Amino acid sequence: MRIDVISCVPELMQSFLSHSILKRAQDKGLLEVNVHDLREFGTGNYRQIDDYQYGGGAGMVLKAEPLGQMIDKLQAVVQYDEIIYLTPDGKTLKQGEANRLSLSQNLLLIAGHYKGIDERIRQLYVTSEMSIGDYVLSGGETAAIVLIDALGRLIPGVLNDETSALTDSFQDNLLAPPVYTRPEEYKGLSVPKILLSGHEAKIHEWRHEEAVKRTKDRRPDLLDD
Ligand code: 6GU
Repeated sequence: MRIDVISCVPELMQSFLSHSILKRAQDKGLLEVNVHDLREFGTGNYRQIDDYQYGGGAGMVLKAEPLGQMIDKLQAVVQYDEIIYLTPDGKTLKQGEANRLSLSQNLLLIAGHYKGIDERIRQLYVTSEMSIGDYVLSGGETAAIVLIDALGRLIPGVLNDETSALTDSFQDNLLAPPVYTRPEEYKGLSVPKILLSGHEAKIHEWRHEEAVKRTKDRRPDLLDD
């Protein structure tokens, strides 16, 4: 999968991309992430990329021309499955959507800043708009990283069998059951006996029951879907 990101603070993303699972995915050639600096298409001596909003009001808006030019340049060489604008007024990202997007070949992400981007870019170029939750971030880069992480780990071959994405919390609309490692007893609390039994089927059943219990208790909304 190839993911291009348009950002006005590309440095924000580099550290995350060069570590952890995302690094491994890129090293294995399963994922390519290119972050493009919007300022490359800024106008004037100061490479301006934002401006005051028409009608007045606090906060700057990312200008249409630099964004349009950068998207045109990228589209000249890449055919994108989707052009996604990361914004708090987008559709909230859920695991199902991440699963679907992980099958894409090429994605273009636009990380907004300030008051957002000129509406005409949304009308002319953007094919979907995505939020990562009901709170406001200072920029779209952190949201882009969240999306890339969620997608990257779903690409076949990125995770090994033990950490398979299929066993994740949320993959079947259930939260994960409790997990334990050594020692068997810690500060008076013991590991549930069933986990030490070696009885695979019973352990599987126990984990499922715990997952359902935990979901009912903490996220009953997930069971409605
Ligand atoms: Cl995608 N961007 C910003 N700026 N804030 C957010 C968000 C995105 N998703 C939730 N809050």
